[in-house]
Amino acid sequence: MKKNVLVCMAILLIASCCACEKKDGGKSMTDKNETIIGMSEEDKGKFATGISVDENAASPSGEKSVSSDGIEEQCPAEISATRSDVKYGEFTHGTYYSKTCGMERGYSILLPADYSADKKYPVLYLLHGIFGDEYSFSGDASNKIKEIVGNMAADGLIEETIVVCPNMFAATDPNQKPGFDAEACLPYDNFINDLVNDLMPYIKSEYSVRVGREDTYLAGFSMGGRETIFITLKRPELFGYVCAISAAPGVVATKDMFMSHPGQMTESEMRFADDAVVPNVFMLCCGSKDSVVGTYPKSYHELLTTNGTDHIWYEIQGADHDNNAIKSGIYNLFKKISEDKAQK
Ligand code: FER
Repeated sequence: MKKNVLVCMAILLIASCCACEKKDGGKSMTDKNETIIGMSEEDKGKFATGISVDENAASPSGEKSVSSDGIEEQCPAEISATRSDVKYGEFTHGTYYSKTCGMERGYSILLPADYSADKKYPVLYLLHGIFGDEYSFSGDASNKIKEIVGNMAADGLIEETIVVCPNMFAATDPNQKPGFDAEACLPYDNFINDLVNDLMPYIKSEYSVRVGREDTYLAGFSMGGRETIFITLKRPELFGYVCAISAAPGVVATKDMFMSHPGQMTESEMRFADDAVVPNVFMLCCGSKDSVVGTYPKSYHELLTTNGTDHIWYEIQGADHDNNAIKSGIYNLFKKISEDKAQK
C-alpha cells in the first residue's frame, strides 16, 4: 500500500515537471528527455509493468462477479495461484534481426513446460508499457503470466500457448530513448512494422507455432495497450483475439498530464475498414481507479462504439494501473478464447 502512494507521488511529480516544461515551451528535446531520464529505473518500471500490488491482498472488489457477457473482472485466485501439480514454463531470452530497425533486437519467450517441436502452439504477443523492454513481463513475477497460462491449460480451458514479449521500442537509432514527447514515442508507433515484418516471421520460423489468425493473439498493457489498438485497427486480419489493457492516450490527438499527443489517427478513423477481416474478440479494459491513464481507455471504447466497431469493454473495479488490471485482461482474453473456440 505504502508503495502505491509513493508511486502515485512520483507520477504526480513527473506530471508537474511536464506541466512546467509546457509553460516555458522553448525547451529542447534533450532537456525534456533529461527530466524523464532523471526518473529512477524503479519508477520507469512502474510504467512498464504497472504499479505493484500486494500479492496476498484480496482482489480489489473482493467479490467474484461474472457479467452477462462472460467477463469476470477479477482474475480468480485459483487461476493465478502457483499449484504444486502444474508444471509451468519459464521465460527465456532470444534475439532476431530486425530489418525495420536495422539491428539485432531481443525478445522474451514463455514456452510451455513440455514444449515439443512435434506439437504446434498458438502464440500470444504481449506488449509492455512505456519505458519497458522485453524483460518487463518476464522480470515481474507478480503479473502471474506463466501461472495464468499454465493453469488455464492444465484445467483444459485453453491449449498450451506460447507467449512472446518483444521490446516494443522499435527505434532505428540505438541511442534513442523513450520519453513523454511526440518524437520520443515514434519508435513505439514503428513497432507495427517490426512485429509484422520481422518478429512474427522469425517466431514462425524458429518455433513450432500455428500460423493462422485464429491462433495468433495480441495483448498489451498501457503504452502496449495503445499499440495493441493501433496494430489491430491497421492489421485486423492478423489476429484472432486481442486485448488492450489500460491503454495509454495518443491513439487520437489529445493532451494529458504528461504530454500533447498528435494522434495516430483521427477519431473517425478509429474503426476497422469496411471490408476488413476482423478479430473474433477485440477487448478493451481498465482499472476503475487507474491513476495514470484515467478514462482514456473508456474514451476509446466510446469512440469505437460511435464508429460501429465491435468490441468488448469492461472496467476492473478497484484496480489501478497495476497487475490486477494485467491479470484480469490476460485471464479474460484466454477465457474468451476458450469460450469462442469451444463453439467452433
Ligand atoms: C501518456 C500517459 C501514459 C503516455 C504514455 C503513458 C506517451 C503510458 C503509461 C504506461 O505505459 O504505463 O501520456 O504518453
